[in-house]
Amino acid sequence: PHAIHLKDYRAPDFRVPEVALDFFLDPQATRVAARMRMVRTGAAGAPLVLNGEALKLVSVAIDGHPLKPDQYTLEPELLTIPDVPDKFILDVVTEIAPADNTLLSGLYTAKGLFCTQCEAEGFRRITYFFDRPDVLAVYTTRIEADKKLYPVLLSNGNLMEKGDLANGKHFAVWNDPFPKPSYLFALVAGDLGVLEDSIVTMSGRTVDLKIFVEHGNEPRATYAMDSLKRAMKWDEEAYGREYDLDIFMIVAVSAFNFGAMENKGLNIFNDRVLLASPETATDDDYARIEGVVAHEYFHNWSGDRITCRDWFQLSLKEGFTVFRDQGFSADMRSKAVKRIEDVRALRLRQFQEDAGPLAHPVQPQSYITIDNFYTSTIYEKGAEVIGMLKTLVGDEAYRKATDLYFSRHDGQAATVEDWVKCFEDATGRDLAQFRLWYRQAGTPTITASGHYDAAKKTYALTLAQALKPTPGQPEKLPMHIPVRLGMVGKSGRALPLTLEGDNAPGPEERVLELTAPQQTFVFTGVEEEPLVSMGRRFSAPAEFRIEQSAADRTHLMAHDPDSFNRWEAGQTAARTAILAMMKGAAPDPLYVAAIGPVLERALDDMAFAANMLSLPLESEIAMAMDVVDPDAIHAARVALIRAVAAAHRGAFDALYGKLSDTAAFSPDAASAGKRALRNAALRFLTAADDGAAADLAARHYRTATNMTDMVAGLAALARMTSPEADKAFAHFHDRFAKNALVLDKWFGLQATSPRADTVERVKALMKDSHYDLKNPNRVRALIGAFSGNQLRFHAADGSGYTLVGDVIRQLDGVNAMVAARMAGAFETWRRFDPARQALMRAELEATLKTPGLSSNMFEVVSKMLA
Ligand code: BAL
Ligand code: ZN
Repeated sequence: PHAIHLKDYRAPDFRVPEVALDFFLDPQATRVAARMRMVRTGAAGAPLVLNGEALKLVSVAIDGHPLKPDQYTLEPELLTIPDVPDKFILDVVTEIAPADNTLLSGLYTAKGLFCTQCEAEGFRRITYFFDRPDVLAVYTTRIEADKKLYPVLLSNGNLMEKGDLANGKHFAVWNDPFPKPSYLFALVAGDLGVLEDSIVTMSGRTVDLKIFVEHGNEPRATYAMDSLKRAMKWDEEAYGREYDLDIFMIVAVSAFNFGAMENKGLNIFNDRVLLASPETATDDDYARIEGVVAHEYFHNWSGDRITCRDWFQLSLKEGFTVFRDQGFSADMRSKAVKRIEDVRALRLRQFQEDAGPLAHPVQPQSYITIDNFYTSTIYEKGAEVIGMLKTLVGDEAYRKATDLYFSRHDGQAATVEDWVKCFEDATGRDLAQFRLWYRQAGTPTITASGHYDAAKKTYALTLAQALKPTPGQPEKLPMHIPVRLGMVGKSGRALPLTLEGDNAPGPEERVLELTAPQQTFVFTGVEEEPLVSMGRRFSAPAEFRIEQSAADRTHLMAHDPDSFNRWEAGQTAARTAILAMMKGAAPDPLYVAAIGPVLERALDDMAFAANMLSLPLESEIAMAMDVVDPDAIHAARVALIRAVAAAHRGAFDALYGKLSDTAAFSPDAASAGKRALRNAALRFLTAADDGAAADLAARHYRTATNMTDMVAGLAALARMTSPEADKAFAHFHDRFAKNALVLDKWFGLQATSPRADTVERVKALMKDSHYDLKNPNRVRALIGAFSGNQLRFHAADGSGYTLVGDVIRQLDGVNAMVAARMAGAFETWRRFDPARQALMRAELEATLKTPGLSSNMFEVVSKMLA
């Protein structure tokens, strides 16, 4: 396998204004007749070189004249025609076997349904084409199939024609008037039910909305439909973006590599992020559905109308679209809680990526397989970079810049540079240094130190930034970092931030711009020694460090006017306490006591309180250690939970009781917050993991009227060795045996259990008839969940490593994309003790030696071992 570099980008030699595709669907032998109008734009005489993969070429013709085999060359992944005119019609007929396509890239079948996934390079598995995002064509798609088996025939754009044919067949013709790259092509055929609705856009056009699901699942699509309508309206208001076609369709499928896909006018969804009912979906599922439906819809502008010039620009559409969906969810729910959740996810995945062998910039410089770059860095850090731009230029200028971007680049395949330039042109700011956020990998550390001069009433705050080397980037330059700041007095009041030279008292919060390796900011008129509240609302994807005592942290936990930083202070206090306990300290009495006021105020904002009560996860604590000790982390964390539980038993009891009403289920944020808080209380009330805890957890499970509460009860039981646990898991299995998505929860809860027999149980579950290596959701539910179980995946005997190693090697031959992603479980291997390192290295080396290894897997494993 060889690497592709950004510096080698070359514009294509041809334009393809139009593509007409004719599909004759058959699971084993689908015939695809493609007609493409080609216009030379590059060097005279350059050959026509098209991508293709796993295709049987049936025929190829230019301007109606069939080519003989000596007029072209066929390599495993390329079709080259040396002599072509400057303008011509190319006809290519290929044959493919969708039923054998376990990679789920290109055209494949799943549960009797034909569907496609073309991002990033799946279209080349359908026909020979310029399978690159900078070749934009208008597509007309004709689909012919058996009418009984496949009554629904869908593709991008508008339906132009449909009708019956001989032999029980029928056809449909779709046309998408918006030029698009091949990765946005989509086709679906099957026997599906549909949920229909419509919306009137800001200019008064009616758009039909259709969500296609398996028959019987229509009621489970209503929340997705509601989310879609809210997302469409929000994009009009927040970004001035109106939907452009007359119809918008979503299809849910059960086997899918991604969460969902933004194909123009025909989004295809993993049913996991589309189907919901109170009996089958948790509040987290509802929130995820709302977020993903919005994300894919928002791509219509940030992705489809303006796409990427090449895959090095992937964050141009993904980072921006994540930022947009985060803004939407924050507006639909609680801004503070959404921010906490997003930051938590970023730290868990992206900070880990940045600190390890797979670290790469938001704009990578090279890749072997682009499928490996749908990463947290491209997505979530990319979104953070946009959030920083917004912080630096302000809300109004941000909107001006995005308006400019949408108007200047509509219909184009753009670059990250185009995007930044719009911000410069719209605001007049010089963003030269800011561009480093796209180029430099790694998480900067910002260390603050302060000096209070009581006589002069000044406070000098020195901020220093540092960025460690990452693979391929030994030297780093200082970044342009927005640091949002407040100061809190000992009394708990917010202090004004007046900088030396200001001629009026300053605001209670401001954004400092750190551009040098070290800068000192002097505040005047500071009436008392302040506590600094730094990086409010996580103003940069950085690690903010400031020397503060446990008392300072618990003070901020109670008094910081910024709720995000109240949570942050609580997390830092808990993490510090747990790290100290690992060295023999007792649970920090200040932290334990600080939970008292949290409980007293819990009903004011229940979702927020639930987050305040959620201790840092084991893997978050691991990030703070030089050598990770999974057993000690687990033991200390459990001990802190037990100490908090013991100190506040009465308050937890009272809270749990108060929240135990029987109101009808509603998925709204306030109701979800209430359930989250009650379930947080349950965690502490069952902390002892003894018989009484099992009884309470079992009662919680039995009396649950929705999936959120059932899962909370089961999660508590999953920690315990108790007949109650076995009974509840058996009951859950039997009740939901026919519902794959719910069974995934059953797999996952067992895989994440801290019980000593978890490895054995996961092995047994792999023999369950519902487990299926060919279905990414099943594999992720069991093996993905297990590899996130820090305690048991990192079992000292290596049994967890062998289990996951065996699965990824086997899966590599079935679905290399999913397998390579799962190999990320070993990403942190160098951060453990020598014995565990040796065991993990052995798994990685065995993987690298596997015959027929995919280039996906080769890339991630070789980088991890480098
Ligand atoms: N474009 C791949 C799936 C997504 O990010 O929406
Ligand atoms: Zn996306």
